[in-house]
Amino acid sequence: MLTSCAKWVLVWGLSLTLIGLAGQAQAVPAFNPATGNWYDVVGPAPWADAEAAAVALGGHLVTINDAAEQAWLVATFGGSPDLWIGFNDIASEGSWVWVSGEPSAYTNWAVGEPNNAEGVEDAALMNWGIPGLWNDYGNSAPRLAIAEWAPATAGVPGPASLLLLGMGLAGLVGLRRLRRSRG
Ligand SMILES: [Ca+2]
Ligand SMILES: [Ca+2]
Ligand SMILES: [Ca+2]
Repeated sequence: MLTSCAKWVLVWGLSLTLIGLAGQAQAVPAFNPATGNWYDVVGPAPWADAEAAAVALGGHLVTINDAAEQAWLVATFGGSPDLWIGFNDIASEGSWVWVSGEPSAYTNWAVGEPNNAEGVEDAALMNWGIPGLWNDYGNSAPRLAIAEWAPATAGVPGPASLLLLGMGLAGLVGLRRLRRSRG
């Protein structure tokens, strides 16, 4: 028979564990140890609105700096559907830049892209037909997008969730110890 104290510890531990797990499931940013940055999907939204959502997380739409980062993105977020990235030629047709301002020589265009189809394609999607490959597309189309941000800025995920999860697990461990000491 559990004492009222032990029952309280059990309920406290279980509920905090569940709250912690729910927090984890709700927000699923991913950390890339190779770049030291966090990533998450935002949208679906037109490119400019997706960028605004990425800024709200403390970063920008993703800058894909090299093949390793590209491969990690596909492995983490999937080879479909199409996802906005930070590459764009909005300011000057044909002059592609990253919205983060980072200089990067890496590109991963699909065959025949960028083609500025119908003169309105000024932002890049990845996963065009083949996982990872890029296509320039009409910026006003609502699409999911990938945000990238550095740690120690607004939007770093999970400390509250992880704290609750840890407190919940600590409560359960405490209960086991309590029961063992009584048994
Ligand atoms: Ca990057
Ligand atoms: Ca263009
Ligand atoms: Ca195109």
